[in-house]
Amino acid sequence: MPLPLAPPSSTDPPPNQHFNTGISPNDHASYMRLALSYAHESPPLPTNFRVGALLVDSASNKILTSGFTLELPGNTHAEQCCLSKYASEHDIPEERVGEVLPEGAVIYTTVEPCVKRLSGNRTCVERIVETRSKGGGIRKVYVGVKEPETFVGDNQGRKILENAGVEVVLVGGLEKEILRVATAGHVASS
Ligand code: HJL
Ligand code: ZN
Repeated sequence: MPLPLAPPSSTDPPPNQHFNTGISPNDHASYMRLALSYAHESPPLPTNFRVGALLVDSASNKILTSGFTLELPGNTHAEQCCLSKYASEHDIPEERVGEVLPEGAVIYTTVEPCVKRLSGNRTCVERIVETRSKGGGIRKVYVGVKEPETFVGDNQGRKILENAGVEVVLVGGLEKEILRVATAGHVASS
């Protein structure tokens, strides 16, 4: 299957599940670029960032799900959408998604997972850590940029993830584009 550099248009089927993109297993920049293409699908708003994410099985080099900010109904984050969609596919609640994730499960996200939300909703760091409650779960998170301080100040989630055994890897090179897309709906400060 050719590499889908852009997410499918709205007339296409929903983003493929369990597809092999042709991206080499260690080509993290290409996975991040693909995650960024999903961020473009998110509506530009002043109240959050437009983030794209992928849940990937690093062992089989397959994409399990994709997600972007506000993809699912409600105030949903990109990483949350990935986990929630994968859980739905397995007919279990998102809280139990860790039980059905393959051993090599990793997340690519254009902006680092949130550790505080202005809405008070459960954070993506909590959701990721929860996948590890029975062993296994998400082992690695590849991050395109640190979260800008716009909404909640300095994001200290990395330590929480690492303490839970989740490696956090910064994938450089796309920062400018990721931030441009993430903040497209924000009012420009002069
Ligand atoms: C990440 C997302 C997303 C954010 N971060 N990693 N993925 N929207 O999909 C983080 C930002 C929160 C604000 C507002 N954004 O989203 O800190 O309304 O969006 O709960 O704190 O909180 P709500
Ligand atoms: Zn989040």
